[in-house]
Amino acid sequence: MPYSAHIDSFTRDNLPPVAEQPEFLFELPELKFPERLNCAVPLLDQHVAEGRGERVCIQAPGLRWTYADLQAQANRIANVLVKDLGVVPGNRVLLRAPNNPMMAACWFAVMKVGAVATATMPLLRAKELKHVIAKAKVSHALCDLRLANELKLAAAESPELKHIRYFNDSGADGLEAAMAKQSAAFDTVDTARDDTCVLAFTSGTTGQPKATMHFHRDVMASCVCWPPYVLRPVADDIFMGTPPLAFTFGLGGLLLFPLSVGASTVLLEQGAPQDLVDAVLKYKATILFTAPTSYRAIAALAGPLRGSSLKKCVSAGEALPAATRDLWREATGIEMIDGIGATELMHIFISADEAHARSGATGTVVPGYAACVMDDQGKPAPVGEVGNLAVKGPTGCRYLADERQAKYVNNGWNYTGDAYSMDADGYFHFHSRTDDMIISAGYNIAGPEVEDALLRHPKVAECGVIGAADAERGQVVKAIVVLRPGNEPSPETAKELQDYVKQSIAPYKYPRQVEFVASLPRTETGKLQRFRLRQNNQGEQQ
Ligand code: 3UK
Repeated sequence: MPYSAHIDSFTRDNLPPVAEQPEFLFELPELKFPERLNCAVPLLDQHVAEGRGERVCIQAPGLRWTYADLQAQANRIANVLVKDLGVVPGNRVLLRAPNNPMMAACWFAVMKVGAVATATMPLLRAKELKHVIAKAKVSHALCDLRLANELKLAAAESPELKHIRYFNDSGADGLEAAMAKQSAAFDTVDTARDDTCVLAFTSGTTGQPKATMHFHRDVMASCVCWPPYVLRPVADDIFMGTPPLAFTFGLGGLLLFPLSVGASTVLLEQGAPQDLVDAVLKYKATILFTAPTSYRAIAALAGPLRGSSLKKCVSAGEALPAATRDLWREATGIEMIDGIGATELMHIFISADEAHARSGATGTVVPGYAACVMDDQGKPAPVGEVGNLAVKGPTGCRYLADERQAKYVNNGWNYTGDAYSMDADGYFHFHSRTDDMIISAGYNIAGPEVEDALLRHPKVAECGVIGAADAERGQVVKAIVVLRPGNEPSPETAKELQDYVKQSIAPYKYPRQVEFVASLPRTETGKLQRFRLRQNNQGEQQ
């Protein structure tokens, strides 16, 4: 039996069969991890042990924690988990909070005790939380008091969830009161590099959410591939952004990556455009992480960011339209760093830094990973041809007891479900999600290309392009458009947009139908919910 620190073997018992797991690559020297590894050691304990304890680690409104502060908080919580709540290595601990310092301290506490962090999106309702608890067999939860209601409802119907502590709570039963009785010292559990430490639920748009399993070594792999080769952060960087810590995009960008280089992070509970601009200026942030739509919304307010502390802007979560890249560069002078990542792969695997960015391309494969566009037979597609994106590297898909494993992983490759092409320079170009490709009168049309064309029209704030059922053509291209303030929906505006698209891309791709709406349905991670656009056929058609 290989070494494991887990006493509760649930995650190990529910790994996908070896034959269904992807191939893992560990060629880079920095990926040769020791057999025993707890990611809290390199990310947190080591900074303190090596004399960096007094450096700033986390800031938030009214709060500033050094590395030593975060370690002391995490240690106290670890002691509460073990001594008061009986957590043993391998147990799943649900975490639920907006992005704030206590959420980060709880995450590290879970790592330190050798348990499995199961972070949940703040907006999840009781029904969804119940599914997470049942699927992951969650025994313990640490939750921000302000998000208690839905968890209480879920807990009432979840017999396996036995212990909950609320934080950011001044009451006698709160986590802080329990922490005050505990020591600020804790011996981090010596986990195996392949002990699961994160159960990340996918932000999938359809079907029951899947839980992806990540080991301590996966957490560290995400820190040694994309960040040093593409983002290249330094210890003086100040990270900031909007993705929730429950989303691996946010976990990496706002917690793991800054700590991996001894830098600091600013955790904000609110990510509205003006709040974010103000916060960048107030905290002198140097690196920003958010989704393409958020950059688009901030661009109009972003003037003050030109020449400010802000140097690097990372976009992920969905395709970055070239129109948005241009808009952001015009507003701030900053060339964005686009990157495609996935919950199944932990973080970004194709990207380009600001010097190598090319409009309309996501970038090249990140060192440590291999990527290939495959045809429908699973063979590499010729250069320039659209096919299915396949990836492998040090991280990869392991769904917890889920038959969809066989769909994501094939022949050792992770299939992300994206239609991509690769050009002669090795740049990967996103076309659409494979399920979202529009087929109209025999033509394959990628909605995002039509969206990019529409986004360049001055009257368009946001848009989504889908295939609408059509008796004659199978599907027709349909644009759902949010106009910028001051523009009224009208048949004339629809015509104007249609003509505009016809002039900028192949005319057969123009939207035969245009619908105006006040807002578009999005997930908490900034993704357009195209399936909802396809379902809703209300609104005024022009
Ligand atoms: C899409 C992109 C084009 C793509 C994520 C960075 O988004 C993340 O994870 P999810 O599991 O979704 C994965 C899917 O989202 N996507 C993400 N980024 C891009 N498409 N260009 C992009 N830059 O369909 C992918 O398959 O929610 C992103 C880091 C960690 C993540 N978990």
